[in-house]
Amino acid sequence: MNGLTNQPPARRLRQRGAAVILALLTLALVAGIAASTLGDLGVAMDHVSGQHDQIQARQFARGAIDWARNVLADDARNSTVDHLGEAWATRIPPTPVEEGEVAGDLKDQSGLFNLNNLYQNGGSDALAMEQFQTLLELLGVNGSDAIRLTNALLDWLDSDSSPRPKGGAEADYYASLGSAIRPANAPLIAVAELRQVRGFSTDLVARLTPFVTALPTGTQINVNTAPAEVLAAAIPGLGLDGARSVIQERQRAWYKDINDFSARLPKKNLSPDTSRLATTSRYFLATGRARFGVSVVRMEVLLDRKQTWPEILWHKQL
Ligand SMILES: [Ca+2]
Ligand SMILES: [Ca+2]
Repeated sequence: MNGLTNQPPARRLRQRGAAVILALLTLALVAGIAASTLGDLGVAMDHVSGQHDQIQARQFARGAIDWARNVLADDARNSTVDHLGEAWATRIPPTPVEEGEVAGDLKDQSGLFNLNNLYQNGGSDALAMEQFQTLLELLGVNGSDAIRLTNALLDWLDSDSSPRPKGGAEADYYASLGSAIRPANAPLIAVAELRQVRGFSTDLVARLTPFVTALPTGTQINVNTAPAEVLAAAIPGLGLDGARSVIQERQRAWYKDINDFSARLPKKNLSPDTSRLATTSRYFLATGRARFGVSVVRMEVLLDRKQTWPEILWHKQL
């Protein structure tokens, strides 16, 4: 650690963050192997042999979970905003470790458009619908298709089985195609589910994926981490150029709260619904990739930092 003491504090912090996250990922990837032993013993035999290894891997899994929570809990204790200059945002490039290499990152999900915001508390949300249609149009979808896609997704999310006009689709629609697909009639668990929804082609889902997420509660958008497309969609009248100015401005100085954000908007006459915006984040996706010998493991963990100590909502091995 002595070699780090001559560096500026921000850089030291980032390096310490990187070290912590690297340790986290090393453990998380072992956790991935443990998960595979539970899910598929046949495949697991390639990775782990013997009951003793399995028990040890489960212990690593618990360790990995603790590490992931530590990075974000440490941040929650030491800062009142969340932005991309913080330690948790440091990406770990492929790094040699014992018998292999490891890489990964923590991605803020609160800076993305939450698809489940479209339908909250038993009703469709007019502002979220407008935001989603704007996002689709920014990604090259025409206005009437954007409306049809929004209605198809709303029918997928809402609890009833009566299709909305203009592109809606419920069970009868999917059955009429001879498809076994049925709407979830519930919040999305993952963005990939979109591929089953009427009108959402593989290509469109790929274009949307960098900008959207599927979270279990309605969420605000963190203006300190949102990409330009999401900012432009979130704030009517801002536009993509305005959104890029917002990003330049936050790189100069992070928005410390929503009043600070509103005061520094690049255009006059914008009146965003500030109850939908935030300068903090609650949900994070931890992604890790590692090679041990000839085995490659990739895993994702969704974390909810409602309280200082983040809860695991799900984890999966890819
Ligand atoms: Ca923070
Ligand atoms: Ca429905």
